[in-house]
Amino acid sequence: MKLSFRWYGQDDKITLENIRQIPGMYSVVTAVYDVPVGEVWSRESIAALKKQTEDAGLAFEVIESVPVHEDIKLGKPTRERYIENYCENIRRLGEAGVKCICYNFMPVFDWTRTQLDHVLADGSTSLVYYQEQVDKVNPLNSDSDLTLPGWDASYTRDELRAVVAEYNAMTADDLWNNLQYFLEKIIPVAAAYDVNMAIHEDDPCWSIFGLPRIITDEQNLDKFLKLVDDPHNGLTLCTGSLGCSAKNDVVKMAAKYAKMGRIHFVHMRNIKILPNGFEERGHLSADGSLDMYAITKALHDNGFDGYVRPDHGRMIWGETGRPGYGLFDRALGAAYINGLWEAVEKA
Ligand code: DNO
Repeated sequence: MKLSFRWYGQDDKITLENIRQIPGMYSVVTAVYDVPVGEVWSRESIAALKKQTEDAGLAFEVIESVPVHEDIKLGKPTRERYIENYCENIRRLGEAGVKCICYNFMPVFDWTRTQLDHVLADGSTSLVYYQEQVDKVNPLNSDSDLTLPGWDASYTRDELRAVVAEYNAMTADDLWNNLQYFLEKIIPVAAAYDVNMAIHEDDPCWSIFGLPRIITDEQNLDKFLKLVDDPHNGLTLCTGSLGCSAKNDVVKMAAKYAKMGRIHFVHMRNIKILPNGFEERGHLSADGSLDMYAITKALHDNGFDGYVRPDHGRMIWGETGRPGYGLFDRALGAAYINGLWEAVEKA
């Protein structure tokens, strides 16, 4: 297990020094953030990022994300250019020593929550998803002010309407076909540069706002891995994304896909499943619905040796900042992951 931590670059309040001081920390998880989705990252920006992280004593081995342009997901003729750009990014990152690239294939909206500062019983705040709130919001309404950190803020309301309309004309099968087309082009490049591609599950793992979502459960992950049956075509096992549906047996999935050598990256966090949705909680098993010990053991016992990062944290001790991405609770998560790993290793 190689412990890693997401860093949003120069603008992140959390410094590389902060990250370096977390026990056991090995690599940053970062990206070039100032390039529009679909364009090629400059070699200079990649080299600067690498130098900065390595100078701070951390490895530069995991990128999250190289985002996938909507034209690729929509299967438009213009996808050719964006896929070629994507391949070029894989080549450049591979040359810079990157070993793992996390990405997702969710139409338009990345991770979605309905409230970012829900107060938990202990006074900390966390991100939550309540179905009745989702039913009330329509991100396409001009009077809706819902924007989330995961969403691409570059869309105007009209552009958003237009792209959603394009997806509405598409079936889940169309999305699968477009994913396969994309993988068939990028995986040979990833293999040539020995970069592991690690798709992130849809979060939450069901369809929202009427848009198709396909990276959601065991059956679909099986199907995904077979689209291009190459170890470089793998997963980011996100415990919280899969775990927010009680139908997903995350322990079983961790064991199964680790054994297949197809998990390259793990996002560790706990959630509490509620009748009307879910709440993000502390990483501890006792705080939520997931057995974090059993998940860690399943990974360990099946030979997992990829990257792990603590995922979203609550806001604690008065910290403010990017929802889910403060320092304190994620650092507690990292310490907990270290403890679980040491325990399963020595048992
Ligand atoms: C949320 C993250 C996601 C993830 C992307 C991967 O906190 O886990 O935004 O980075 O879905 O492309």
